Amino acid sequence: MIRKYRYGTPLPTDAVVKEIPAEKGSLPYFSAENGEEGSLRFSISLYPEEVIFGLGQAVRGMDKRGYRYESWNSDVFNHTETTSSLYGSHNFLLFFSPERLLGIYLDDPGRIEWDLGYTRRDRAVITSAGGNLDLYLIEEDNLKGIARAFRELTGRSYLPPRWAFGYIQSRWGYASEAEVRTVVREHRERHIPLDAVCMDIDYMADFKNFTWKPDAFPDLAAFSREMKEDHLRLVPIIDAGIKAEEGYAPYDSGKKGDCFCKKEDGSDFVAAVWPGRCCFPDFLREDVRRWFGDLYRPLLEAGIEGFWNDMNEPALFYSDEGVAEAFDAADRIRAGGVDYETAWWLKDVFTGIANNPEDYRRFYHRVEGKDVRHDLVHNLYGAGMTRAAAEGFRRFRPGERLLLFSRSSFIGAHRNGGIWQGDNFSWWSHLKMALQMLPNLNLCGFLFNGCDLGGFGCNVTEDLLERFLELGVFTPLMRNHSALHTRDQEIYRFSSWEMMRDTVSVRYALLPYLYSEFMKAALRDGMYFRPLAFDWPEDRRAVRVQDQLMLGGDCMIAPVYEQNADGRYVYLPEDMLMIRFRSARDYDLEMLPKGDHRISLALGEFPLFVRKNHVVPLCPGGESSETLDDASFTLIGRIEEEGVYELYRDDGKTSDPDPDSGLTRIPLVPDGKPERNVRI
Ligand code: MIG
Repeated sequence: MIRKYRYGTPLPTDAVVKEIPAEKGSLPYFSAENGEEGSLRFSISLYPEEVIFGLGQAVRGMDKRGYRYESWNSDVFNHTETTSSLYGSHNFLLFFSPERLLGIYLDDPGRIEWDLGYTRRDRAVITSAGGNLDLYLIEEDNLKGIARAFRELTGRSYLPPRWAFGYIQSRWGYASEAEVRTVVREHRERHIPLDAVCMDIDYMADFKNFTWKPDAFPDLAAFSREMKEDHLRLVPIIDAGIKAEEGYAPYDSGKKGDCFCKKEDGSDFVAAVWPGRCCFPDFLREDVRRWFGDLYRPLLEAGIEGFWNDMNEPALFYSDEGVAEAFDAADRIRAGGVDYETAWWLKDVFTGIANNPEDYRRFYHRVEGKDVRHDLVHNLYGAGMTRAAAEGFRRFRPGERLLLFSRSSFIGAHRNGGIWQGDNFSWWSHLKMALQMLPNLNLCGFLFNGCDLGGFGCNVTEDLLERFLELGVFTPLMRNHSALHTRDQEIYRFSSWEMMRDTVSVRYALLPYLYSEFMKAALRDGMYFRPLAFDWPEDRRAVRVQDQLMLGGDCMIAPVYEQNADGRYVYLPEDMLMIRFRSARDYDLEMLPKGDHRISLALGEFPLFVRKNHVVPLCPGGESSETLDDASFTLIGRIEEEGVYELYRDDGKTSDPDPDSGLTRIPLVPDGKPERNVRI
């Protein structure tokens, strides 16, 4: 059951697709109070055993209890355990204890603070800065039911094309056809499977969106065709800001259509990003989304089928106003000289010119005929960009799925695209963070996501990249990405490349299964990754597990995320079959009883646990998703009762596939064996 409560005058957010009339009575469970400056505070006392899932993209554990978070989409290169906001705002929580099961969603595009047992361990206090919102309460019999009801409220998750489940190589710095060809050749020659290569900002002319460097990419259409003949896709980046330069077509047409966000005086707001001074499309307007979506067309016509949208929090390096204010501040203290306090303050003034909170109050959007200051709708910006692109793709490629993933997001954007987890570092702690973010992102509808494997910032090491890949084998987006000036991070750069290749080979052997589980989850409003609590709500041990995840129908993963570990502890809520992979063809099987286990997992080994009466199909040998032969496979699993496994397959590109016609029902018969060969 979903109930809606309205506070103030909420602005449209595009998050919810189901019309629900607002309740007249007062809000149960929570007490609501007015706070300072129009803010609104919702408080609830917590049961001792209560866990809190949700918030999608956020630091720390799967259970969010015990810390304070904020919804404020931020470009946070260098985020750590104390960072309160990341790139997306996903204002959904699920409270779960023996006494209570409750979902709450705040449809509010402004700043929200979530004190989830931070100030007091036994209290959660949620503060909406603007106080204009729709609040939804969701109650169902079980956790999966809440997740499903929330998805019905907010709409079906985005479906990527099947090739997007292949391995993707990316790096900030690839600047020419020749460089991309080298990357491809190094993979193909060594039989490292590969489906796509990302093109970062260096492909553009002067970082101008929708252009490409004429010398480095003289014939993008021919190049893209050449890649596709080798079953590869190019995936270019698009940034949010449009360079303010007369004669540059997207700027001129944007100017003509009056498409950019405005300052109070009616002039275009200007701030610098990679191309220098930029204007920012007002993605909240339908006509602006249409204009922006149209700009993707030349790239689509050149054969491009996938994009990543970046810098759409929006990230702002500086504004003229911000720089002027910083100089003023420096002038104010110049005469008096500095002491340590003013020196530190001065330093903060200058580092604070990037993503300056003041800048987000300097510009306006046009919403329903009114000018709305940006900070009140800040968290919608990235979602608006995703929507602009997706709406354009639907116009130019009706009926087709294209790859789209964004850095910034809001609930609602999960219908239009995926996300990546943002600028992580080559840190072991960020490997664990990536793992822990997955189930909460799924809960919020973002099924298609993944982290930068190997880590974006800092220098990776071989063992860390290998362990990242061992997690990445299972994440829908499996992309190795790294920052400019960091150590080369392509698999072939390392002496242990064969081990890494073997790890990627497991991804391809599992691809038909992972695709099937992903599509069933998306089409049935389910979750591809879940906390164990969703499957064993009565098992208090399982409910508290923070580093193992349920995957698809009936599997579980438990990656190694610690340096120099040669194994790890795993808790099994029931008997399971463990597949310990080394490659697509080299693995061992072991039936393990319910309880605690210490599993040895040398570098290059990683487990997949399979529940009884469930099977995992394995088809080794693929080096690209298109050439993978999935007509025959080995079915791994312990079958003790008759049943069926529903394998979902389709053409991998139809935008609205029929959920049932893609199902092949494979009968499961008790045979006392852990594996058998099947042809379909
Ligand atoms: O300010 O395009 O998160 O993936 O490589 C950095 C360059 C801009 C941030 C993205 C990252 C990308 C980088 N971008």
